Amino acid sequence: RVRVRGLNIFRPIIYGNTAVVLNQKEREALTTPDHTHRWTVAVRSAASAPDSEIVGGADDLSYFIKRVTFKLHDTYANPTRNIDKPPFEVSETGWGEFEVQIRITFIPESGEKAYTLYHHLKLHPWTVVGSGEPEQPPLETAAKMGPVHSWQYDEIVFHDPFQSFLNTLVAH
Ligand code: SLL
Repeated sequence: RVRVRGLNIFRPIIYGNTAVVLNQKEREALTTPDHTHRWTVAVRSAASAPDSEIVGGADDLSYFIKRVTFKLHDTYANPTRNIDKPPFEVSETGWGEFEVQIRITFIPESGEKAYTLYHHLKLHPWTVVGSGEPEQPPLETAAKMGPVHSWQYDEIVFHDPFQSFLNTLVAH
């Protein structure tokens, strides 16, 4: 297999989460009534859906991503979640924020090492620093404020890629 020396090729992604406050009915329906939020953490293409909402974009990353592993907080059952096809996401309910480890494994033909990211799962609304507002507003207030979004942009860079992998990447 031949490497294309001196070449960097990158693919833009977004990763992060959306969270909503559960209403009373939804909370009562859970086996874990202490859970206050429903959230989705995901890795998505940053390029595929320029005109759609961040969370609703088309997902076409499987041509180079084989698996995304989301490692949740140990308070969750089976905290290591392997997702082998798009959408590369995990939805759960919970009560607290924590760091999610996101490990992206590429297709074997790529010969690339896995890439690890960290995302702070955000449940509580963003507040203005120094505004005097409480950092964590009451749940009813948060519910009225609507979904919380916390997404970041990143570029996965492949350095000296194999010729065949480069072909795969540019064909999409
Ligand atoms: C905190 N360091 O104390 C964080 C931990 C853990 C979040 C947050 C649900 C777990 C479960 C859940 O929300 N865990 O009941 O399955 O804020």
